[in-house]
Amino acid sequence: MSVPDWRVHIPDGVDPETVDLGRGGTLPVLWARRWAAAPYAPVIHDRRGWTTGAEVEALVAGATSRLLGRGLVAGDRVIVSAASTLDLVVAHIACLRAGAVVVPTNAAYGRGELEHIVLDAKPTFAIVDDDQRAAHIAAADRAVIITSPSIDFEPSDLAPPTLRAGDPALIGYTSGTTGRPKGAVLSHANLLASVNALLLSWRWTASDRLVLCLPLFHMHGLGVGLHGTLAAGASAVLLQGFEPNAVFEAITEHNATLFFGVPTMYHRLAQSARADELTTLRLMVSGSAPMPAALHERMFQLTGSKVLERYGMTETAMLVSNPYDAERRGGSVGIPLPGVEVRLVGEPPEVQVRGPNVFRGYWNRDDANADAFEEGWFRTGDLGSLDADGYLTLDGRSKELIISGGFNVYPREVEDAIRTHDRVDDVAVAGTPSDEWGEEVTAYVVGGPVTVEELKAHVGKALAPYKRPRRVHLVDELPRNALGKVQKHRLSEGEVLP
Ligand code: MLC
Ligand code: AMP
Repeated sequence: MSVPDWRVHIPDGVDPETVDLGRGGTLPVLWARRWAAAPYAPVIHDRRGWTTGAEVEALVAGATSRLLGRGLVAGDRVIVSAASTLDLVVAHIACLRAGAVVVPTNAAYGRGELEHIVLDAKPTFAIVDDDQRAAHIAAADRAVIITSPSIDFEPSDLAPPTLRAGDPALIGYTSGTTGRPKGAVLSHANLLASVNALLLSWRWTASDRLVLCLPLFHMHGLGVGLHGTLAAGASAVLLQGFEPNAVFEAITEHNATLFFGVPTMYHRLAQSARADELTTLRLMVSGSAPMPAALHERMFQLTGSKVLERYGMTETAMLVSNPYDAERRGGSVGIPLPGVEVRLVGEPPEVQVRGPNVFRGYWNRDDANADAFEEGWFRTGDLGSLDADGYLTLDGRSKELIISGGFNVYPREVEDAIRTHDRVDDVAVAGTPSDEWGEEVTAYVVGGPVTVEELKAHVGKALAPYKRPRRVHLVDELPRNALGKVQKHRLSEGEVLP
């Protein structure tokens, strides 16, 4: 028997040799073509109702002209940080069309997190939907021109530049393996290649409708959910945040066919008495964190269909996916997507990848770029194994990272924030397994006494709420090796604080 490779993802009737992941040139050009071809088709639903292709095109053209009129030039970085609305979608597309490099930024970030991104990315514009975040950005750099997602500048008749596939399109901030967040620069070609691979592999067509409750400032909601919808000429119902009943209602009211979520969302959907309302969907996709095999099985019992798990990263967009037509295996992330090559290197084996979707490096970080690649392959920091059937299983991570509810938390950042508390002498932060969150941020504190609530409040002053420790253990000392490095696998539970 031959081991399945990326061809397993190609639908019957399509010759794998003809697959062109650069098809469409760039996403903004491809999207505009879709709206021109189907001007009356609904594209985005938000609180205001449905907006059609022709209407989106008119809004994007207007917003692009206003950005250009205010002085935006190709290559400018623009921070985009807002709740999911039509205005946000239009602003994002307009930035790309104007040649800007979008810096999607988590709307929960506080002052220090924003300051770091502003000082590093040096944006000329910021599009935010809240005064406090606007003030933090202004405090970090007075020169940044700040506007709301409706982009309240004067229109102009300036024409947008011609976009080239190799131009930078997006900078996604991520800590990669360690350290302060670095900006992963993705080109138009990177984003397009990943979306084209997904359209084929997930059979995504214009008749699909996605319930999109993932935030639009990370790869999952933005680079997969939104970009894929627009490229397929499909439609999406935007929800501001995740609430199971709102998901069920959106599915029924709008005849949705697709749902994408992180495992925490599936965990909560599976607990609802309404879980059988998911059965009308054509496809459910999970990613951003491991979906436990038991949850995969539970979803199958409840809905009669198997959630399709896939694996990706900010630096690479989507890499590996379970197949649409062949076996969707619980506990495995599947088979490399079209165009993606995967190799395993070292002991324990690290997943390394290359392909047209993989970024070329971090923004202004030659030091980090030297370590990020090996012989042209990107080192993911994930540990994995391939079975005889060609399915990849992720077995852990070599990078210091906690994934809680699909959000990445860097222990070092939380340790630094906790250490500034008066009664903390020393601290180590690690993830503890959790059915709901995947991993829970847990602090092991020397010193004290200090309660969970006190530490949460303290950390919350500096960092986004999802980075706050959910558990705190008071310990006498931290286990260290001869070099003084904390041995996280030896952290003992110590006294559990209320
Ligand atoms: C919210 N809270 C979290 C949290 N999300 N705590 C830990 N981890 C999280 N992920 C906090 C809230 O601030 C609140 O604190 C408390 O937990 C309970 O809130 P909730 O109402 O239950 O949470 P909710 O708002 O429902 O959020 C849960 C969630 C959300 C799962 C919907 O975390 C989410 O949208 N996750 C998706 C993340 C994502 O898009 N990842 C993609 C990254 S891209 P308090 O103290 O106020 O009670 C990527 C690449 C790839 O990884 O492959 O996709
Ligand atoms: P981010 O930096 O937010 O893009 O997160 C990327 C990381 O999320 C990857 O390196 C993996 O560790 C993890 N990840 C994404 N999808 C999956 C998945 N399906 N299973 C396990 N881990 C995943």
